Amino acid sequence: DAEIPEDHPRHDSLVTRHRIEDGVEMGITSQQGLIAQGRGEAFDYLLGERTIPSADDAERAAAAALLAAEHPVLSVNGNVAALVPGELVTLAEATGADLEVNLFNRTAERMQAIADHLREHGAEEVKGLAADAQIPGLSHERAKVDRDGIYEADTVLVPLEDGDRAEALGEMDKTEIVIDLNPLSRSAQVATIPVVDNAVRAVPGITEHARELADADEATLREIVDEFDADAALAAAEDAIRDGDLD
Ligand code: PTJ
Repeated sequence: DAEIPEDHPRHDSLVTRHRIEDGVEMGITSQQGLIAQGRGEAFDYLLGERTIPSADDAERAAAAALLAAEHPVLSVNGNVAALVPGELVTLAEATGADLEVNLFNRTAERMQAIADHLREHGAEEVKGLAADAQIPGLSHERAKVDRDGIYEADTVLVPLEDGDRAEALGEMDKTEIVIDLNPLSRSAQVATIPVVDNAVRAVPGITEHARELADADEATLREIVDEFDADAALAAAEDAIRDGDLD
């Protein structure tokens, strides 16, 4: 990161790119993760590389949903493990959520490398390695989850999820929070709470709201979740992309 000058106009985007490259080198991020990152960057550029107001609302609703949940789980893939490992551990602590490694392209090596990486960033317990349950409606490898983790969770945060899996999780009657820069992606479309923002900003953003809402009672939290309008948030993101002033 040191060689990128702070005042470079694409500073944050270049730092993010290096983290994903390092993730691939460390055996955390998949090669497909590089392609996903490129796709995300294009949308982030169109959004002005900022958290738009509707995404900030979504981050507040996400925080409320995690705090109100009986059993919240943060799903971790190879991209977010490289981008925001410490921030995921902090969010889990702030909301009482479990961390579960859950990969689209699952390999034993990458599962282990990500679990180790999260522990190096302060995680105490990392789920996902037991894989003793399956999400219904998906092929075997893609369906694997922990019974006492994602399978039994009432609220799941899935960053950068593949559309099929986002849909299958939604059908399990969970509150599903999806972080995805593409408001047209199937994952964002099927989410209870779509957060159209870069995971690099969204994860700390949700934590900040969780801290503000830490003393709120359950009725207040549920009201924040109920008042959130997913369709309006997706439409606002699409408008921001179409009408945004780019520099
Ligand atoms: O580590 P694995 O095996 O679980 O694989 C993870 C990836 C991301 C490779 C896998 O889930 C995948 O292939 O995802 P897709 O189908 O490429 O979808 C990625 C979505 O995330 C796209 O809509 C991108 O626009 C979006 N995206 C990419 N980077 C970010 C992002 N959204 C938010 N923050 C980002 N940094």
